[in-house]
Amino acid sequence: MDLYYSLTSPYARIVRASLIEKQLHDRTGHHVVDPWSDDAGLMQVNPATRVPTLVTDDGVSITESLLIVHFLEATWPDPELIPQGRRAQVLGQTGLAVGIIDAGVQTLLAKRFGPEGADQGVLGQRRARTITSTLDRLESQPPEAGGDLGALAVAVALQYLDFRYADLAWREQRPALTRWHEQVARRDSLSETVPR
Ligand SMILES: N[C@@H](CCC(=O)N[C@@H](CS)C(=O)NCC(=O)O)C(=O)O
Repeated sequence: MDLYYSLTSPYARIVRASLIEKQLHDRTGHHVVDPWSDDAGLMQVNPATRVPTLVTDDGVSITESLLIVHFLEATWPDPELIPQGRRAQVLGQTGLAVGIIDAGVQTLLAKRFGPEGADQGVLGQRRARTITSTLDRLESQPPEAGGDLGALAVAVALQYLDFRYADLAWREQRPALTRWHEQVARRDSLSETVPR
């Protein structure tokens, strides 16, 4: 199979970390692309020209990070990214993480492509609040420090904030989340996919 991704996309990073956790990294063809440059190879496999896009061994294109993880989990169940005994918690944490990522990415896009001040309006304020209140929720209930999907997605979300919103200083007032992150960030799946 083949994965199309950029080195900075947090959505793609969730898939890349999942491939490493499942030891599928080496059986995957890696295509680093810039989705914003209308890359011809990416357009061919995904008319929306977005990353991540996974092309299966049968030549089927799967888009949307969590659908790709669903495919990986169903096809290669071991090790489990969504452990049966903690399914609801892990999916709940994954949703919180994607909420932070969506809010961060949309704010960035508003700054880059929107009219002046687009990130400061009502929507911008809602997205900023989403990030802060979700961080506070995670501070009171950090995920388990393993390699499940919830932990990977939360770590990816936090490191995306470090990468794009360093001024936010999310660690201030959040000691439990800070400690949790220090521990989980050491996993190969995360240390090998740090955005750059
Ligand atoms: N919901 C999608 C979001 C994917 C996404 O927005 N990817 C961005 C990069 S972070 C992209 O490819 N943007 C290019 C575009 O929207 O044209 C997912 O979970 O995979």
